[in-house]
Amino acid sequence: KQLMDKIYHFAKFPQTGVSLQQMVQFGRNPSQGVLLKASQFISEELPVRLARRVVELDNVPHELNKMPSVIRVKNWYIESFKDLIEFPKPNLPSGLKARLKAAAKSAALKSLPAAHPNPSVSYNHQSQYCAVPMSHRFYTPVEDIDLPPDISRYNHDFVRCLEKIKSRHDGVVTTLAQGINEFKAKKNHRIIDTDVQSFLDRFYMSRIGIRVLLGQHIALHKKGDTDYVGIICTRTKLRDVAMEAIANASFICEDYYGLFSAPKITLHCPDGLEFMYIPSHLHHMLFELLKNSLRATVELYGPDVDEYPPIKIIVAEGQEDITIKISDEGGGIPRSELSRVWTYMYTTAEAQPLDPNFNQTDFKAPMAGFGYGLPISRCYARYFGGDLKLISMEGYGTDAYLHLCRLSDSAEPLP
Ligand code: W6P
Repeated sequence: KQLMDKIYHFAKFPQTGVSLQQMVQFGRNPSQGVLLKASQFISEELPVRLARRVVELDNVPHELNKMPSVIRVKNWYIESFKDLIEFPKPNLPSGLKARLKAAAKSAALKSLPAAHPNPSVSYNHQSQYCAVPMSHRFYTPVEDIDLPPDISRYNHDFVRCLEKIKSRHDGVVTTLAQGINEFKAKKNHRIIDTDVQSFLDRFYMSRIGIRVLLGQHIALHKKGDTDYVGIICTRTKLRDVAMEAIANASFICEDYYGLFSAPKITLHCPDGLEFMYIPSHLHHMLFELLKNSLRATVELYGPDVDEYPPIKIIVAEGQEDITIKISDEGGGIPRSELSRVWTYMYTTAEAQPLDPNFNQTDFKAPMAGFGYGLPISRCYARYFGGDLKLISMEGYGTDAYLHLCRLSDSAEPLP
């Protein structure tokens, strides 16, 4: 197919990373000119990223690429690629073009990106470290420029197109999980396939990057909270997000196990700790870790004890990192099982509780869905230069360490 040739062609181009700092610098009080630049950047960058995923999905090992659900996911990527490259480009008057170029050039000189504090981390999700991202051509602030109405309309229509693309891909994780499950049913699922593993790590990492770009661009077009630049909260209050995650995980635990109250979760967090992050990512990771700790605790002690050993969350604020330790006394994991916890092929979770009165229409949020929570949480952590580690004491409990890179300490000097 001609389209597939085009996709394979686009997939050869390098991807261009955008850092959190760039997005924040760029997205504060975006003018029409800034929004146009952002549209231009995304309309060049996104087809490349999507094309690369199509090629990867086309070439996954072990005939996984023939699974219907994998093909479904691939078709979403193909459709979105097509939407983007067929989207009519705006016809910029030459005067406007020159002004945008000049504005971007002077802004770019003023705001060269700060090197990432952790040089092993790249923003292009492919482990090729770029010292000066190419995105700088586009992803820079420009002075306020009034756009002609047809260009404004282009900006608006382009956002609609991106919204459509974003929602088209909402089901990627569950659909791919189905594919992996079908695959597991055929093969010995105790085997950790490193090819499948690294494919999924890359795939989900890339998906996070794509969705951050999409979400950020869409959010820039909406007026919101002043603490937010797009989807990034410049003053993410760790305590608030953690309390929310505690409430949600506890509720799900009580619902799932039919408990009057879930194990207690204590939170020790420096007062007023704020940092730049995407709150939904933080919530996702904490929620996932807490569910694991709750599950281990409840399953070790059973549903009928008076009191469970509490789960403790300790937050430490360093210069480089904010580290969150979540400790449970749920009996731990044997060391030999620890590496399997990070695999997408592994899950100990029952699909549904073993309840004879179980009714399909009763929705119970699973305590541990497809067993994907941990590897995907680690992708989220690594995406912005952090990491997630587990230390287990078999027979006692587990400590999870969530390291978050403090990307923009306000004291950080920017060149
Ligand atoms: C466990 C297993 C686990 C995984 C992730 C986080 C916490 C825990 N506790 O027993």
